[in-house]
Amino acid sequence: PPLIHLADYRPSDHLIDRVDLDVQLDPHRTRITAVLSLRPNPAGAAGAPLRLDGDDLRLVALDLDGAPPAPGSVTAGPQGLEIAEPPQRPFTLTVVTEIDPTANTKLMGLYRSSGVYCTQCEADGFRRITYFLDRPDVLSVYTTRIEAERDAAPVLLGNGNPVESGSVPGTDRHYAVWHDPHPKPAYLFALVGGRLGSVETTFRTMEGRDVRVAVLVEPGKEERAAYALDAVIRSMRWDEEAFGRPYDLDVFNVVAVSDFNMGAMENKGLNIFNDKYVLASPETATDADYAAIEAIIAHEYFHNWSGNRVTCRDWFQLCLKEGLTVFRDQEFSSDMRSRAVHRIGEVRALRARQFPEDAGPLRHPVRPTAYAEINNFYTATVYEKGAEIVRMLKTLLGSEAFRAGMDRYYAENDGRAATVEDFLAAFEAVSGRDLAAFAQWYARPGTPLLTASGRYDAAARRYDLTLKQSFDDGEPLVIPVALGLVGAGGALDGAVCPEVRDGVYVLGAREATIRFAEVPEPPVPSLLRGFSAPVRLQADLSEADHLRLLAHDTDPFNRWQAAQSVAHGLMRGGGLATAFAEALGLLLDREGARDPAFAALALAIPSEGEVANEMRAEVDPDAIHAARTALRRDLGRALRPRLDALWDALADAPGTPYSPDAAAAGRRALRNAALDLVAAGDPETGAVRAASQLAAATNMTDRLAALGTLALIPGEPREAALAAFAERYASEPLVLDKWFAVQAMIPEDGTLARIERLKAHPAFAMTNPNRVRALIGSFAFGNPTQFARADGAGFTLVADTVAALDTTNPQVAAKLLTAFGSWRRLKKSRGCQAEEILKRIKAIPSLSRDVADIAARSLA
Ligand code: HT7
Ligand code: ZN
Repeated sequence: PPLIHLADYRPSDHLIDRVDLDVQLDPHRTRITAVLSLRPNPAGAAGAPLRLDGDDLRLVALDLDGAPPAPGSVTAGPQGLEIAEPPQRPFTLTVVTEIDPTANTKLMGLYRSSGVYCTQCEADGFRRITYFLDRPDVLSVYTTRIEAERDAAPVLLGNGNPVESGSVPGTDRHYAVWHDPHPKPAYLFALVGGRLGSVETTFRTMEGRDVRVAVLVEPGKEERAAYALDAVIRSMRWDEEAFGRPYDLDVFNVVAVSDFNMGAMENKGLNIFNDKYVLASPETATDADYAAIEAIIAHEYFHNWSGNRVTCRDWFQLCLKEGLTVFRDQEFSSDMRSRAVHRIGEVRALRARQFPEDAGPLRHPVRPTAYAEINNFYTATVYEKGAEIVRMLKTLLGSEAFRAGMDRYYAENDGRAATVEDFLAAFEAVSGRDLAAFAQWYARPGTPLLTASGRYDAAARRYDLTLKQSFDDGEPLVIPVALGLVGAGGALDGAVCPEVRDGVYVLGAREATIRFAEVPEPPVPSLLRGFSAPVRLQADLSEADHLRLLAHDTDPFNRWQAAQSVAHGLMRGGGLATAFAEALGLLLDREGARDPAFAALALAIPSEGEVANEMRAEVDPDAIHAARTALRRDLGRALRPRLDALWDALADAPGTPYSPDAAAAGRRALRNAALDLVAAGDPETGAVRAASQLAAATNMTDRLAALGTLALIPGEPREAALAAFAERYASEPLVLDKWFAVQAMIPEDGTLARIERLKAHPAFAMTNPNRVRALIGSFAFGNPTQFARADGAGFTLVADTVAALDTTNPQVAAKLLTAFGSWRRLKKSRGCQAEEILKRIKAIPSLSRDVADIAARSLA
């Protein structure tokens, strides 16, 4: 597919100041009348033709300034409309198009989800509704009139504020008019029409304005929207307190739909969500679901400033809104929950998803310089590594200058389509710092390696620490390394190093040695505290050094990291886990009661994916699985008495109501981690205990944890539990997704046949992205041994799904195909099979651009 290059950016030749839409909703023949107030862009090329984007459109009528255009002056087709010689002054174009929302399986543009009309316009879906300058630097003020049959769509929602509504005389139809005073790019347009129930409240902003806030869901599920509504209110308050950003409309609506390509969408004043990230009750949602709802509600809400008020000049700047908004939602969640526990979760996600992406053929800079299909760049690199860059900026500048820089960024770019340069310029202006070298983080793909080695001079009480970065051949990066020294009994606070400020050393050279004075004993360095930079760290530390950090480091992230490092070492070398088990035991004794969420994370040894990431040699999923199973078994046996005690002690007293708060969730996490390790050491007892937990559970967290434990133990109890679970939740699609996922991740040969059976289950549907992700996605991304089976059948299963989905929903198909992204790291025989599969996909005739792009880049 042809590439679009950042270097080719040119401002639009035309601007659209106002858009007046009239949308006549109909299941198959929705008619859109768009009145576009156009004018030549002074910054564009004078006399240029007007080329409007279109995708799968049927043009019904067109007029220019109230008259039909001269014959031959307009070319229009499903994919675009061109006026060769448009007026050189402001003019009005009225375009009528017709589309079929029911036939829209791509879920881009206007479509129907379980009967509800909804839209998804990012990145380029608006052109599937009407012809438009569908690019983020064309900002317009929208007024939208929506009309529909009242019975089919009693609720009609648009962007901005409601201005008028009523019946259409003599018909069974009604209408609503919405006006959004804030100029916005077309990708933020949205409308909704359908039968929906709601929960609502009022929020008073810091400026004293009242905002009506509502969360709308399938009727009958209103109770399950209460947590999301509360999360909206907390997000509104937090953005005022943390960043001084108030909300700017009279209403804020969040709508949940069941067919959605991603998590949610930040349309101005009308966020549309995958219902998975709205609906929650103790019976149907886990603690992780509640946390994800809180985070995604916050994320989309925060976009109102970082994305909507200040938007992106072009799609190469995607990280400008996504990286920044992920950083903002991470900070919000850290303030709502335990900061240390949350940071560990962020880093695990980064390493699990972004590191492999950055090490494989799909790697790209946080700000890419070329793309064939922009929808393939909503990646972990743009989002999560983009957030890490913002975090590093804050570490480098300090909290105060960071906040001042954010204020300046908003002040200077409000109402504009901005670039990464605009963002950095704001921080340079407030801090007086030159951020040119730092800006390289946006431009250079790959994960730098940071190596550290130390030398202690007992006589001089000095410690010399050498830090080295190895990356590509370019200039060194600016890497903030948060660090400290730890002695046999705890932090060596008296050690001094003038180059370390506020606990951070900024490595700007390829190599540097820093000297600590007043070091009374041989220290162990605690490096990259809080994971202060997205790098791989290699330090010359022994198991004993790691165990010292695990016991004594003041930085909780590095205490957790120390446990991970020991576990990695044991899985790599196959050594005895005695000392590790002892250290974990002490940690449980000390911290099991005080910080159960942290203790649970310490007990969770690295996943198979995390182990694969750490390997320098080629990846053998079976060997990794075996090593991990053995370590879990050993730890389960060695820690058994403590695990038993925890499982007993952490059980809720009968009648305790469920609360999703972090403290209660932490206790459940530790209890379930204990159950899991007991089962790893003694499957027989584990199965009995898991079955009893399943029977007694009063919430989905405990029930699903027990089912997950049982799923790893072959036998009749497992099958009975799975069958009972399916029966109990037969009418709960989101819960059955969990049931699909648990089974898809069973690391056994029989899983393939199981998946084939599940594909025929009445609850499964290839047309629903959540179902596909639950069954096939969980298999591809969460079952490394079966996905990379020796007979190639795992790869084939996923490839067949990609091929089938390509014709109906290319975006979801392309995402699934990225599961093959790490094929070159696999051991040879498996890697060759994956390569063949990718070639087979690439050769499919009339493949979508989405899938063709992933296949081509994966093979390059
Ligand atoms: N900005 C949104 C990203 C997005 C998207 C969402 C739903 C469906 C298709 C989409 N394409 C791009 C969501 C976000 O990151 O906030
Ligand atoms: Zn986002």
